Amino acid sequence: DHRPLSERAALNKEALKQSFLDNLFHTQGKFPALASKSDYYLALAYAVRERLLQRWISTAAEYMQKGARTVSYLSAEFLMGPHLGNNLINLGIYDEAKQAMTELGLNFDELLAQEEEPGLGNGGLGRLAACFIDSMATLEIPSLGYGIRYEFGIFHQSIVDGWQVEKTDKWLRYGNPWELQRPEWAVQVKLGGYTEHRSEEDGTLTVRWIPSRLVSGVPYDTPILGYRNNTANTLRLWSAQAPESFDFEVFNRGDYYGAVMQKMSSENLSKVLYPNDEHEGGKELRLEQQYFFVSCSLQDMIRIMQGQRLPLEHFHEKFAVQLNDTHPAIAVAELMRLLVDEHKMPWNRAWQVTCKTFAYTNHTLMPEALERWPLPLFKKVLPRHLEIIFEINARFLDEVRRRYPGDSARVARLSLIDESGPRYVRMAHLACVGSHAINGVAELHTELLKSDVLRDFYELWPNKFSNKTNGVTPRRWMVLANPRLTRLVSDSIGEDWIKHLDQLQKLEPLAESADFRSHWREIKRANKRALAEVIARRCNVAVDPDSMFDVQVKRIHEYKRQHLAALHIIALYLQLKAQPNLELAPRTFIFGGKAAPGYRMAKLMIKLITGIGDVVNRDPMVRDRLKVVFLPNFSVTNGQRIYPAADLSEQISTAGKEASGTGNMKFQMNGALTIGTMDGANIEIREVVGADNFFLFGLTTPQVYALQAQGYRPHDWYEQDPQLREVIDMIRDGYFSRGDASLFRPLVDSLLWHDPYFLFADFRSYVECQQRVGETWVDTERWTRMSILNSARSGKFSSDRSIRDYTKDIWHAPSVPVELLT
Ligand code: 26V
Repeated sequence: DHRPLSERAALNKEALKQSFLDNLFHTQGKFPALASKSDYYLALAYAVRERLLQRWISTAAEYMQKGARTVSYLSAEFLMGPHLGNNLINLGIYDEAKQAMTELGLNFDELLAQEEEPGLGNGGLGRLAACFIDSMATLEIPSLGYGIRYEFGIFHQSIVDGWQVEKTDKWLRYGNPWELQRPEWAVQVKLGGYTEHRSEEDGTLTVRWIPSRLVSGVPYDTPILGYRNNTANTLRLWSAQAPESFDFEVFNRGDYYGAVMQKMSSENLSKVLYPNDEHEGGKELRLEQQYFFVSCSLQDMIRIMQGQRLPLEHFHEKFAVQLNDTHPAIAVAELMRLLVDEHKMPWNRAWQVTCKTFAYTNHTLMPEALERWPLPLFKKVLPRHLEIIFEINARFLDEVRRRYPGDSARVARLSLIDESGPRYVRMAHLACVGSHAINGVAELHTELLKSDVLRDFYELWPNKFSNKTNGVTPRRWMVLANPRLTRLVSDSIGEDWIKHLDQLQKLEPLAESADFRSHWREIKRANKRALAEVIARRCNVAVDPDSMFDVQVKRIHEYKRQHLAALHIIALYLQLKAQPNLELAPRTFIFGGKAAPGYRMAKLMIKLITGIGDVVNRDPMVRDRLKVVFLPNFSVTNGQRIYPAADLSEQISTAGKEASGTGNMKFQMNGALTIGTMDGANIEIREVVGADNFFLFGLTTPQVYALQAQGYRPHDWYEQDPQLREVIDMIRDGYFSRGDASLFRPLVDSLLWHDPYFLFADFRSYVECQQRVGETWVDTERWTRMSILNSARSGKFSSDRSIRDYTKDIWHAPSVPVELLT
């Protein structure tokens, strides 16, 4: 054990208590009689922060001295979830902190619950970024997460009369103890205006960008601890501020109020997170946000290099920059601009550096989600970048023409500019051209990228492509979220699994021990009881912890098919009405997830689920055999209570639509069985757990394509399946909308006449599969065995494995263990 820099940072319980009380007084300005729960939380958070700083400083010193190669993870979203519990675990002082608070007469869990989670992401993509920086710190890989410090994160969802209602997420209201503002590293970002091209007297051509606006980016740093090591990496989020200096022209015109307005408008840049799965093409502010954080981050990397006296020709040796989807893809043009325009590097040299620097991860196959910016908008915001993109495109298309003489159709398909109608900049193409590596996030997804979405790029550069299946961090999703299971597992196989999740395999033989199975069940039961209390409080519905918890939590989207689950519930309900004495193992259907505020169909899906709950939960004939709840405001915090309490994990997207899914992995680790389609990472989950331990249903991707091609007529499927017909008619006729036969009309009509996600084609297979689930559930011992095996075989889905894959094939960033400074 190492001696701390100061006694202030000692890790024992008594020192923690003292530091907590000191902070309550000196930081919060309160004494116990006056302090609120939030004051107590903040006092503990500051006490923990003091204990992080030594690691943070030691890590910075180590990296500086070693000149370490660094991974820059560029992401418009980091869905971190609460820090306090996670930091206590990674520091190895969770139990000490709990004990300290208890001895001071405080309720530790209540105190942890005070933290407002930084919800700076929409869903899977943002949470993946959070898991990845956790794993990089645990693997001691030098890394910087770069993103935006949104003042308002993902909206808060409540349910009123069965409808989603959004409220702003004021996460910074009581201050954020985990961040440090670094005003000394602020940078300036230009926007708008025009360019000037001049030939200098020495014959060189120079380009000047005369912007119409300047915004300054101020970094806020949050330490990211590795699990029980000395590494503390950094999450650096940029906040937009107006630079006072730029207002002088307006001031000189005496337009004081105009100047203040301009100041306010630049600060809007980091005001709010966009709900990314809303098809709102052409939002100027979103393009500005993307450019803002990308420019800040690249300028910051250049500053770091200059601080270490490294020439910019070596940029790609110092930094491996990963583009988390196309949101930061403008980085390709921005690095070119910085190197060529501002640092006078010749184009060809700069282009080599740029291509060796970037790697691009694609996260979706949905065509409407591929980012494109209308040319006029792009030119207005980033006039110089448009010129650079034209130049990159000209050189790239020359190469394409040399490779495929006469193939002008291919040239048009590959171009960075879509010219089939009104012109657009294609951000995925920019990312592909400017990166040396391109990856998908699950095996199927990568194959579909190669054969479909990015086919022409694959034919051009097959060696750039690889798969990197997603993963999730077992520190947050098992150790923190499921302490009971963690203890049982560690008591059985030791603690190594927390860093080497493959070791969970050692649980496999224990699936045959009746004693172990009984412990396993007790834990699930306790987790379910805890979730049942939350449900009682938030939904005012009493659910039975002995019923099967059948859970679907994820963003609400037609392709994820929450409404397919709804159709099944109605089918079960009808069965109970028809045969009141039917033997049916009690089930609790739990839904959670946010709908994009402008996505009407998704909001209607929520209303349908809550409408079904209103009918089913109250019907005495059901005799509590079915319960349906919609848990409001699904978030990282709520997820931590939900995954450990689930028996069945619903992963029922149309085959070929869900790039990977990561919730599926969180469920599996915590011992839920999956009912799922051959989509995303479900396929790999099934592969590792074995077909016998996975409930598979539905069309495969090729079958979906074939059905599509032959002409899918959902109304025919409706007519040919009496059970489906009865279910749909009931919704249509207003049974779940208090007789209002118009409410669900858009949803019913969409299914009957379009059904773009093939619910009707998969309905029969889903219902039959759910029947098998029910039969398996009643064999308690068998179900428990399967549950243990699911968890025991989840090692592949640790984000540590994902990060090892990335660094082995793409980043080549060696570990740098940190020596603690004393
Ligand atoms: C989807 C859609 C659907 C159509 C409407 C517009 C729109 C906009 C964005 C998106 C998703 C964007 C990227 C994304 O979040 N992908 C998710 O990434 C996760 C991490 O790799 C992965 O597990 C999810 O399957 C994938 O949807």
